[in-house]
Amino acid sequence: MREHTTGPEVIRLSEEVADTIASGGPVVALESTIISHGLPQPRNLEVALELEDLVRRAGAVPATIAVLDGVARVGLDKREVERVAAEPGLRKLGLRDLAPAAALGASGATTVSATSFLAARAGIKVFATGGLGGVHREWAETQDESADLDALARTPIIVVCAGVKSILDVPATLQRMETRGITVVGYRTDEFPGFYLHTSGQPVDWRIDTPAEAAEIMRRRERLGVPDGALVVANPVPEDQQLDPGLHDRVLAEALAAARDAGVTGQAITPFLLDHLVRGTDGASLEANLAAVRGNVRLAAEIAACWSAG
Ligand code: PSU
Ligand code: MN
Repeated sequence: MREHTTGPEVIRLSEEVADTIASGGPVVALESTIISHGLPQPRNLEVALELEDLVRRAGAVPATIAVLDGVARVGLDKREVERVAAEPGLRKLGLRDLAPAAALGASGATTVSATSFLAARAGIKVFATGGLGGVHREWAETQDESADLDALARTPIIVVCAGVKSILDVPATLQRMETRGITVVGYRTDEFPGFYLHTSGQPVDWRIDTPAEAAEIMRRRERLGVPDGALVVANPVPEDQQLDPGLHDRVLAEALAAARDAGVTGQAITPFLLDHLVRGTDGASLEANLAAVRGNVRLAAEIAACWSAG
């Protein structure tokens, strides 16, 4: 591979993140699309800062990732987080969008695919998010499978999530993760979580009960020389904080119908459905989403501590 060591800056680590990585300390990567496109304003800014704070209180350093003025940034200061939360027209950037954004000086929030790539490239081993992207329910017509899956199949990182978004075809997404060699474990559960819901009803092959086990699985994956790929730690939202399953199913059906009627496709479909769920549940889906993300961020910080201790 040709190394571009000279020329324009393409990735910048904050000083704190760079120092912590250099000394082998715990760092947790956080994505920015959930902030810019996944949560309503102005709550999104509050949440972005709260998540960073949760990582710190758990003894790790947060690295929120986004692209600002063409430079991929790993670790943002408060004003930069504000930009991600409030800048009108901020783009949603997957892995394939990083190069055009860099070349054209664009700004954007990074999805799981772009965030996991940038985190791994910076030397970060643990990443927390809400729910992964995956195979959409209309896949047979649209061929819409999130680039998250392809990126995770090739990126050596531990991703803590509450499963995949329930707007997706969950069994098909689990199949694709198996085919692509993504390791999946349930955290203190034998069932794959359902994002807003404690369970998706699908079984998961492996269960772990401690953060140290997650770090150890990744170490063994690397020692074995299993080709680069992610370990997905699926951490369910606590049952008492989940969205009411009946309400979830009803409003999701409405949201899917509304998306079909409005002809929403491509990158816009995930934000459209999430927003529809928030409004259709009077904000209850937002609370469940946040409860899930908070739990994931805390667990990710514990796993990062185990990783750096090893
Ligand atoms: N999880 C959330 N909210 C979100 C997302 C995940 O709780 O908004 C975002 C992530 O950035 C994920 C993206 O990578 O949705 C998937 O979008 P798509 O289906 O277009 O690939
Ligand atoms: Mn898509």
